[in-house]
Amino acid sequence: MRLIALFATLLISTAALAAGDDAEQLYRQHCQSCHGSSRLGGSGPALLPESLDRLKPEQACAVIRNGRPATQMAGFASQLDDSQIERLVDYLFQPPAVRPVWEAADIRASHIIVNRPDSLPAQPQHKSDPLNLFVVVESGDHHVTILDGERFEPLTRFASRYALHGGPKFSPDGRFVYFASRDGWITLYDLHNLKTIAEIRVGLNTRNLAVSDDGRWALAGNYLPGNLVLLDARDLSLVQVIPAQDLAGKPSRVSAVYTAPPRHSFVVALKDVHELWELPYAGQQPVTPRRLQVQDYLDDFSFTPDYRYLLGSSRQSSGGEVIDLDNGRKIAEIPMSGMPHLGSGIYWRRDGRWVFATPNIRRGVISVVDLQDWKPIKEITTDGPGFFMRSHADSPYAWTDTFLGKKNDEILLIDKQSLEIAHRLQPMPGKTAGHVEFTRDGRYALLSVWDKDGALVIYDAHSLREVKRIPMNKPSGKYNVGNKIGFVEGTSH
Ligand code: DHE
Repeated sequence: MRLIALFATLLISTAALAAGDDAEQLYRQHCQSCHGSSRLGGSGPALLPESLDRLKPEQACAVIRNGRPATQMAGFASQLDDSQIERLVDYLFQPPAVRPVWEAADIRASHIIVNRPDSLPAQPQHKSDPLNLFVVVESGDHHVTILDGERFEPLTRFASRYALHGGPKFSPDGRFVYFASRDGWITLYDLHNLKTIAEIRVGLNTRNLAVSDDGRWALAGNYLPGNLVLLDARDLSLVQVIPAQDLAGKPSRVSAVYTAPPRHSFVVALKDVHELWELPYAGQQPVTPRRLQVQDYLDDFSFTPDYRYLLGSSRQSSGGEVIDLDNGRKIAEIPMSGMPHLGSGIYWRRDGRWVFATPNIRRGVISVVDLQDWKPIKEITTDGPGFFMRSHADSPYAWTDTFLGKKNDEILLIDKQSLEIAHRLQPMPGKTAGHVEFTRDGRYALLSVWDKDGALVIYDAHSLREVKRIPMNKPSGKYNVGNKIGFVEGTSH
């Protein structure tokens, strides 16, 4: 009996091995030329479990079968049958036998200068207001549209790296914009000349990036490898790689990096160790982190308007902790049970006091907190969990979505004083709506319909009348240059 079982196990594992070999063979034959011999990416994106994290295996099969419209990814339906495609996808979702590395030499070797900024005119070469441009990320076909913020007409549209994520960041004068892709590419683009300046691959799986308030440095945070990569913001050349590890040497992934302009520092959340880092950039290189102890791992955080305090939380916790950045002490804990998406939180004044509000990814509530005594003010019940929130100093409403709920085609407008839902908009029934950004003067609000046949829908922010609809391919985020460089009230950092 035992012998039969052993024989069966041997047969199964030999078959599994053969299936693995076969899939690897398929990869070499059909995928390697674009996605790289070690699956780290080439002209196509990396195909590692970390990079495919956001794709379901069925979706990956569909991409291999049918290709991706408007990209170089062709469909393989005529060359691979369904079972070969499934074996290939199984293989791609397994970690490679040897853990991939991406070191300073790899980063340097990936650096591409497309145009030298000093070879280009320093004045805008278009007639639009440079501080009222919108940078719109279209995640459906991985493109970026630069939009005039008065006429709402595109100035240009170009292919981005695969899967940009997080808000793009800007130089203090608004001339340059910096994008980070999930698979590690940073792109520097000149909005005056509508040209790419440089690109560099800082890691294999990147979280986001921040730009210093003096415009000299860009800092990217990575999951894989777990580190920070400091770049010269003028041309993206590599300055320093800072491994993310605590004092005892325990390694960590980086959850998020933001700039704190009045502090002239970057602040970094670490996902696997109980430390929060501040990196002052006004001093000399190399940069040394100041380590603050935190109670929980931090997945995300937000600042108070004066950047003295930080409100951070982990995705597992049932609340947030408030850290005084000056002395490193925890001064409060705030119960927030719905997994707050703090990076999207915003603040405004209510009854003479600052309040902070954030959507929650797990529960359909908006948490509103008093920023003076850190007491929860209200949980506003919505129709489902949401991702984003935006307002403008001139708007009476905070605009938010119920992205992950049943009514995800709605946008809710919350009255910033009464904290009640004042209006519901439904830009395209049945299609997910989310992420709003205002024009610089706050007169119009631009809203995304997240669909391949989606749109950017522009509303008069006061009358709530629709003024224009621009068809777009899954426009994820849009960012107004003036609002972003001013770090204005109502926007995320
Ligand atoms: Fe995001 C911003 C984290 C999933 C679209 N997201 C951010 C930021 C963080 C973050 C820390 C702020 C970075 C910045 O702007 O510099 N996001 C996370 C997650 O941890 C989470 C839940 C899981 C993950 O896979 O990373 C997550 N995010 C998503 C999505 O599924 C979204 C909807 C689609 C996508 O593109 O992946 C998404 N995240 C966005 C967008 C922003 C963002 C559009 C910028 C918002 C802004 O207005 O600034």
